[in-house]
Amino acid sequence: MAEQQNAETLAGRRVFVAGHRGMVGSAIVRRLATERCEILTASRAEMDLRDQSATRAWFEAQRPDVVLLAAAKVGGILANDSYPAAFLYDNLMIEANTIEAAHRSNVNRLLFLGSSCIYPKFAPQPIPESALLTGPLEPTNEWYAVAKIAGIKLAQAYRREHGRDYISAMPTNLYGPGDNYDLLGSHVLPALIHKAHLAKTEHQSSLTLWGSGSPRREFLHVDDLADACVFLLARYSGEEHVNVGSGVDLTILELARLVCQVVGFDGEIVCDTSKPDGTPRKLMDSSKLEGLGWTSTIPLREGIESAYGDFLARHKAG
Ligand code: GFB
Repeated sequence: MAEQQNAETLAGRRVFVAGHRGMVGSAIVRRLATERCEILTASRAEMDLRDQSATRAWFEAQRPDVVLLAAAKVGGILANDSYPAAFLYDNLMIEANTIEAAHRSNVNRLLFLGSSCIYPKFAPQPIPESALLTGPLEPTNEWYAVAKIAGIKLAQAYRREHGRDYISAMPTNLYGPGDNYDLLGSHVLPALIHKAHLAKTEHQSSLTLWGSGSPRREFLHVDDLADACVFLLARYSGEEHVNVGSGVDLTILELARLVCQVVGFDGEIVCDTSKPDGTPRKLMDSSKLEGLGWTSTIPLREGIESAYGDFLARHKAG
C-alpha cells in the first residue's frame, strides 16, 4: 500500500545515516543536507554495528527518529567469492543489530538498503520485485545475497509484529564519488576506471577485462540512489521492497569501451575468461518506483565522467 505523505517527513527529525563513510551513506548525507533535518552519524570507533551492545547503547543515547541503513560489507564479484564468511556474518550482524536497536529505542521509520543480487541468477528480465525467492541465487554472491534477503525480511517482520514503518529499497549496481577503486576488491565500473587510467598513463597496449565481457549490468549513480531513498521515505510505506534502477543496461564490454572513451585510452580490450562472469543479466524492473513518481536523472556517460574526476582527485591525494 503506497502511503502519501508530504515532503516535510524529515524536516526537524533526527535522521541517522548508518554507514556514512561509505559511497552510499556519504551520498545520502549530501542529499539530506537540503532536507532541514538533523543528520546523525557514528564512526565505527563510536559504534561498531556488528556489536549488539554497542549498537543498543548508541541508539538509547542518541534516540534518532529515522534510520537509513546504508552500512554494509560490500565488494565486487571476486571479493564476494573470496570472503563468504565476512560477507554473510558482517552483513547479518549489521542488519539484525541495527533494526532491533532501532525498534527498542522506538524508531518508527527505517529504510533498509539491499542489492539487486537478492534475485535468482536466472530471474526474468527486467526483474520485478516479485522475483524474490523464486529460484537459486548466483553462486559468486549468494552469501551477500542471503544476508540482504534477511535484511528485507527483518524489515517486513518488524512491520508485521511490531507495527513499525520499516521499508526496503533494492538498488542496482551503483557507482559514484567515494567508490572503492581497488583493482581486486572493487566492482566493475570503478575497476575499469582505474585500469583504463593505468593503461593510458603507463602507455599499455591493452586493458584486461574479467570474464567474457558479455554479462549485462545496469548502473545507477549513487546520487540518484540517495535521492530515491529520500523520495521513498517521503512517499512509500509498504511491506514489499522497491527496486531502484536506471532502466538501462549494457554489456561489460560496452561499458569498458565507454569508460575507455571517457578516460582517453584507445588500446585493445582483452577478456580474461579464467575470471567469473557472475550472473548473465541483472536489469531491474523499476516501474513500481516510477509509478510513485521517481526516475533517475544522471546519464551513464555523464556519471562516469564525474566518477573519473573523483578517481583522479583521490589518486592524486594518494
Ligand atoms: O561489478 P562486479 O564485480 O559484480 O562485476 P556483479 C560485474 C561484471 O563485470 C562481472 C566483470 O561479469 C565481472 O566478471 N568484470 C570485468 C569485472 N572486469 C572486471 C574488473 O576488473 N573488476 C570487476 N569487479 N568485475 C556484484 C556482487 O555482482 O554486484 C555483489 O558480487 C553486489 O554482491 C554487486 O550485489 C551489486 O555485478 O557480478
